[in-house]
Amino acid sequence: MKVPRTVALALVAGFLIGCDSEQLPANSSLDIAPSERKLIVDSVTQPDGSCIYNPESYIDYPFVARLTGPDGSPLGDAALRVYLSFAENTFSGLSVMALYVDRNGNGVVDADTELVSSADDDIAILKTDEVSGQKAFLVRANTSCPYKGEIFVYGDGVAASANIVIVDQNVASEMQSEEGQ
Ligand SMILES: [Ca+2]
Repeated sequence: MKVPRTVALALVAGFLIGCDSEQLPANSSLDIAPSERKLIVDSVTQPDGSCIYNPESYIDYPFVARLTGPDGSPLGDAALRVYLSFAENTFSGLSVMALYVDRNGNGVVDADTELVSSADDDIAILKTDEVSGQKAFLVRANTSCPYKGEIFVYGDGVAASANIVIVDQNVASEMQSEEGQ
């Protein structure tokens, strides 16, 4: 029997969609390493005490998300969504965080081609590596003013988060002297 071409294509499409199911095994787990990046900065303030924002002052931090099945084995080719708390596509105010995917594999941010959190971007969906179940990504964090930002990653039934903490050195030394008392 000859299958009409359109039907064959529809079957292929249906098969592909079926394969793209994002359902993970029950009791899968997701973690992000490291859970926190902390940097002490010397922020510049105006006479009224407000911090002066400098877009050219930043640091790039790599993070690795790792997805494992109930038996601890890596889960590859699974979709993870990555939210930054203060990126252009997640926050209405000043976006002090930006998400990059190292597409050319050189380990660093190539700002023109690797940004995935601009105002026009949908939320970033990253696929875990087929073998390792891991996915690395880069977060560019502005370092001119203190803040605490969150990186929240989730997939089907799993979620994990990490923080970036930028602390002003005056606050940091106050905290240290309080701890020492
Ligand atoms: Ca790169």
